[in-house]
Amino acid sequence: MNSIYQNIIAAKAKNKKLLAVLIDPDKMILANVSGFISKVNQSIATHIFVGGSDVNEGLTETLVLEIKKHATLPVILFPGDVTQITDKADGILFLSLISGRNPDYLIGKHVEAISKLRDSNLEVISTGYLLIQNGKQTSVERVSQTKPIERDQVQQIVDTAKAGELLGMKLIYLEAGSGATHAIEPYIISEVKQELSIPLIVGGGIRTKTEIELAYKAGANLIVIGTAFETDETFFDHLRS
Ligand code: 1GP
Repeated sequence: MNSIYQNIIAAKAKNKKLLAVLIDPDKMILANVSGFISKVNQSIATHIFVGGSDVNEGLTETLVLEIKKHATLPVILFPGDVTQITDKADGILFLSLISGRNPDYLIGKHVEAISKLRDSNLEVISTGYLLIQNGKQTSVERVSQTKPIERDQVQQIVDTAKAGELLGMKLIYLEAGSGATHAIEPYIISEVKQELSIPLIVGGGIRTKTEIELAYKAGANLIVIGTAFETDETFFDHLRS
């Protein structure tokens, strides 16, 4: 059963917009999970993503187990590394960093991951991951040792996303990077959207309700927000009205 992906597809068909809260195991204190997730449960969020660039081995599984005790939403791994894979989550974005040219992040890490995925019940969702330049170096850039695509290289961004779709990827994720100075501009989202028939995820540097609305209007099907929730838990409340 591929329920997470089918639900994303169904939401896209109905033009229902989705919102993922990203929890970084490196930043979340276990004792705070219960309170945080109770806020998430009352919010308009539809998914919980768990992952980060620099996470100690074992931390993700402990965190996911704690989140699952309280969460009503699907918990999806958004792993920065193979060590973050745990079958205690519901699904995993199987990310290929197609904006870069580092073979480890295009296919190498995926081969390493198979021994963990083979016998797990995780729903594996193939995702083309594009890092877009946002004004400062991101953790993804540092860890993957790849260069983001420049923001003014719109055709390159569009062609890369389309190549991901034609390779059979199920989702495209436009990433400005956690804590990005500039979120992905709506016109970039819109240009990519026009070429894609698969759902589009957008994340990185989104901090206001207006930015969320603009990204949805431009064509994002699912928006990912980490930093804004980390720094202000009342951010959930501002999204209600
Ligand atoms: C990072 O896209 C996500 O991978 C979320 O970014 O932390 O800036 O919301 P923020």
